[in-house]
Amino acid sequence: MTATNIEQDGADTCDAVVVGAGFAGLYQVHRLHQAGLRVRAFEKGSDVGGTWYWNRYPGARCDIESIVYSYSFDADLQREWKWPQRYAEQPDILRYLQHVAARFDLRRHFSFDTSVQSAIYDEGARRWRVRTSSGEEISTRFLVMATGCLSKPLEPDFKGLAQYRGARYQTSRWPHDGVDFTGKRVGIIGTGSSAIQAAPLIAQQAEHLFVFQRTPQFAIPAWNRALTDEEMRHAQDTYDEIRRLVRQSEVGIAYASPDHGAKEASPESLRQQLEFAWARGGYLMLAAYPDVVTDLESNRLVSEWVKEKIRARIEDPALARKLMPEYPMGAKRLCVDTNYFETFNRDNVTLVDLRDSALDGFTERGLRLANGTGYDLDAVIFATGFDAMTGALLAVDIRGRQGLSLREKWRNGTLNYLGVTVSGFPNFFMITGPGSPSVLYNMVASIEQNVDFVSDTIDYLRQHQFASIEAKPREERAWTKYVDWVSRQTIYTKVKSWYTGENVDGKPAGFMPYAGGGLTYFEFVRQAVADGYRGFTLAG
Ligand code: NA7
Repeated sequence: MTATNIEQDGADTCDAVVVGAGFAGLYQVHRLHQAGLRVRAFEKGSDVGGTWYWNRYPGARCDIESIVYSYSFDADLQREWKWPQRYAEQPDILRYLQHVAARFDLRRHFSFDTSVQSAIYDEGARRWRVRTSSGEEISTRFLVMATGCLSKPLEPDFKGLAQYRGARYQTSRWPHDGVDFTGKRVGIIGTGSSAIQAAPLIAQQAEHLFVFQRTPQFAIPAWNRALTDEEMRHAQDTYDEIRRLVRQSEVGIAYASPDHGAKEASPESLRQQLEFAWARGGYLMLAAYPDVVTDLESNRLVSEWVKEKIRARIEDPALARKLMPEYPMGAKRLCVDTNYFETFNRDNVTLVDLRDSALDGFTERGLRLANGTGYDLDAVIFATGFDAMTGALLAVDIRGRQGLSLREKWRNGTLNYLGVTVSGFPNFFMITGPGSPSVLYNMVASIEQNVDFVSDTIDYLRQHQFASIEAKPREERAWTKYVDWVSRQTIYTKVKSWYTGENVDGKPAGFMPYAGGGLTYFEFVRQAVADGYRGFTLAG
């Protein structure tokens, strides 16, 4: 089928289709439009925001400081925008993304309330044929999936749920006009980042909150607070330096770790450094030493120290024991909290430890455990997580050469090259896909790097009149093997988590992000480009 045929059979033609209107989709559309491409973009939500459009539960906020959890691509944008708090709340992040969309006039490229259902590669035409939920068909040369790493929620699948008569909520699909829990007996299932952010605020409102915990989690205080005008002005004036520090860091935050490991430190200097990291708070704890995620002994030293701090936050020692994590800190995504552990000191909060008795299912009035204990609940909140990294990609029926689907290609694991491309899928790009640092790095900085790579690559193809780019199978296998090997040198593979896909029944297990550090990854990408797109086939 030729491009002309496609036009004749009614499909709209464009140069690039971008899926998603979060941080990634907005910047990608901006870059491609600026380069003169005709772009069509699709978003399931009714407006821009991506994960920040959907995740509106009480307490939702970023876990990387806002000064750096923001775009760096436009000097005026970063000089003018004011973040009200150290860690912005969801409404402020959404307001920021709405501002970006308006400032760069991006909404006109998007069809909202529209999901992409399938994308089929036509080898003869060398174009992707994209079909949407509104029945539209688009023929495009390039396809960019900017669908996010944590955007496909796991649907609650509990025995007897249909008979439950109370209200149900999901943190990742929160009602836009909020929920009033005053006077209600509320249950929250899960103790990941979402529940850890939401529980302290819901506890202040509800008559009683029951927290159903399957795995205790590490959480580090955010020490969140308002940013003063002076702090914000200073950041605006020194953004170049801040971004430089971010780019020099393996995790994408403006902070330099000591040059030695935790286990090499004397007890006194270890204590001082950990007190310092604790006082800064949040995700930084994982960067307190460069080997916290790579050396089990160093990790143990830091984990034990953090556990002491957690213990001190909980009044009842028996309760503290139940809330104590039992895995290396950071192996499951480190949570950043405000009053999470203190919440259990309240009279109206009960921890239900599902390790004592598993959740059996729902009754008409609430929840029941395997040991027969029942909990009558007016409302249940599912904070049970996502089909991370691949869920949103595989929600679209993507088929490359010879009709091979991405789902089939990834049956035994996420084969990819540099986390951005897949062999057999020409001119197909993923922003923060499996195999890229993504969730182990500052997401916004990670997104910007991937979008810049994709945009520069498309420019290169056009300038040199190549029709398509595609990863070579051999390089793809080598990269995927290397990503797996790197993950085995870390603590991340010591526990089941959404990083490994093991939080989803039937999903192939395998650590998905690249754990070798952002700096190292960017250098791999830079070298591949400098070597004339080493590892890729560029077709004329
Ligand atoms: P997470 O981090 O995947 O947390 C999900 C939580 O739900 C976790 O505590 C799970 O326990 C628990 N869970 C999942 N299924 C069940 C069932 N069936 N029964 C009991 N408990 C269950 O998702 P979040 O939304 O909190 O955070 C995701 C990321 O978003 C986060 O890391 C930030 O980066 C932002 P488990 O640990 O599997 O035993």
